[in-house]
Amino acid sequence: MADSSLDIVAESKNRMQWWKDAKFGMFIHWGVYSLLGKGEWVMYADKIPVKEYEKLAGEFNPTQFDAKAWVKCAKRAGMKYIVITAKHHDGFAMYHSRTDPFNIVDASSFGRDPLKELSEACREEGIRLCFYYSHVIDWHHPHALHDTFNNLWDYELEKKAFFSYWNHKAKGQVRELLTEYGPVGLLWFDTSGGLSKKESEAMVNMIRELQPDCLINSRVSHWPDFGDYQSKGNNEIPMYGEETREWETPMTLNQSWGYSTKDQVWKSTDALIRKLVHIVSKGGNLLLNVGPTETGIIPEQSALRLKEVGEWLARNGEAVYGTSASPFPYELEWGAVTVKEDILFLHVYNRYWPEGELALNGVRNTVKHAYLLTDPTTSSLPVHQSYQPETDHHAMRIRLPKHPPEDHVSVIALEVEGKIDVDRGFIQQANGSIKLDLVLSEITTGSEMNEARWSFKASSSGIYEVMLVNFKKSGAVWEKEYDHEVTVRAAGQTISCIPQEDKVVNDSISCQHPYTEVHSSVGRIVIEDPGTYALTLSTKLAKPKPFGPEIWQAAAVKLRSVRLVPLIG
Ligand code: H79
Repeated sequence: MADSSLDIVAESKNRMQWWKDAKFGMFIHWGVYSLLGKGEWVMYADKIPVKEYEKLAGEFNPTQFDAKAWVKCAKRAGMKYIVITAKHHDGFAMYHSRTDPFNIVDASSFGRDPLKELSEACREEGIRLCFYYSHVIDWHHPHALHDTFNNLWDYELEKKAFFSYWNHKAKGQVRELLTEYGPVGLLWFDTSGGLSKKESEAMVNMIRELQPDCLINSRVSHWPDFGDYQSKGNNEIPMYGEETREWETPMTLNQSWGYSTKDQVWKSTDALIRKLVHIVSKGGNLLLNVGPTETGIIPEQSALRLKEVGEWLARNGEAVYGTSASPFPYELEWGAVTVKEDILFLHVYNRYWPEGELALNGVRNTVKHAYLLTDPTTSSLPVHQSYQPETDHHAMRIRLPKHPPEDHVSVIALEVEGKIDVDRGFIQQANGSIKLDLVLSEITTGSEMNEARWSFKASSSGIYEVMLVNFKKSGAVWEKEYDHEVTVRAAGQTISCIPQEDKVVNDSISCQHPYTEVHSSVGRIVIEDPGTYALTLSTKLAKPKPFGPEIWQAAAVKLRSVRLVPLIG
């Protein structure tokens, strides 16, 4: 007899394939709010009355909107799908909805249906069109009901009749999006606070019935029971091996989603390419946002960066699209690793381009051929591999040209003999450090303290500084979270301290606004002999993996890992 749960997994794998190979998509936040240039939360933040917001909608007239130009911009950037706000929290439909007249055709002077135009342009260019739909928050509708963010300046909570919103507008509009715009790649839901499992399931069933291949993100609610993949928190990049299911990081180019005139804190092209390959090396997708203006233009600052990322991808895409995650369970200092069949792609960030050679530990295969992906003039890179049987330690050194051959990130391809086989334990990296990520520890919870435990392998003796890596949310008070002594035990030694904010990392690869990466030193331990050791860390912050993908539910200070850093001299 067929196991129906296995059938569901197989079916989900099939419909996911295009998305897993795609790696890179464009998020578009565009709506009436773009007029005010203060982001997509402006109606809520400024408590703009519905009547006034409707007047604004009437003025919305993005005459410069050109669907083909947007789709070309995404395609040139190397993006394979577009997710556009069909309706954001303001309740305004950016398409011709017959369900609710508060939409771009019936309630604005524009009179055109941009989603129709986009669906045609996407079809021509082979880009998958996907829709963002705010299913629970709707500040325009009197009966929409969220557990936190409601329009209480126009409506009274007590008078809300949720189902008259849910059955008619939310489900009605999702039905329209799935029946009038051709095949929809995925529906991207958001902020589902308070939605019951029953209603969530009804929505999912309706989608499956209308378009069985349409993907659904986890924010539909009740993940992992519903949804095909996990949307990480906004701008959140997980650790290696943290997710067992497919995931995606929604990321801003500056610090806003909807168009903002004030926000000029832009990520550089260099950082964007590093973040993209870093995410792909952890097995995820990057959904990178643009916030077009009220006239329908993708801001120049965004378009320029996307163009540059696309130029890099046009040359290096082989090491990105259709690849799988790095086999190593930790972040690498110099870059990121992706895998395709018998090739390991080493994405070396140019800023860390090593002098003379790149060292990498833990690869058990013999390297057949090492080469620079985009430099045909250097046919082969000399590789030296060695093995230390006492500690079962595999080391490798790859000779490199003096200068990186690419802009931003240069890719070294290692073609190996046999199936890729690496040491998946916590081993000493080539720079001597050992990284132990909290998500891969064994955690025991106690009434006062929790304890995280790892086993690691040191291939050389020496003195190590024990460092905690934390992400601190903007506005969080460090001392409130670290109000206790943490203790580390390893190699027969015990060290304790109350962690301080010793070092703020300004250009962290996996930490971004609204978090900053902070390192704190706990003390030193001595490893006298190479070998395998246990390390335990006891602190309240060693929490089991938190449930819930949305960033505002996340901790003020997130403990990410313990690092052992060798002290030289
Ligand atoms: O669509 C984008 C956001 O509008 C939506 N999800 C992404 C993809 C979203 N982000 N955060 N939230 C929803 C939750 C709300 C956070 C808030 Fe606030 C913090 C609301 C009030 C305080 C940030 C600051 C938004 C308004 C002020």
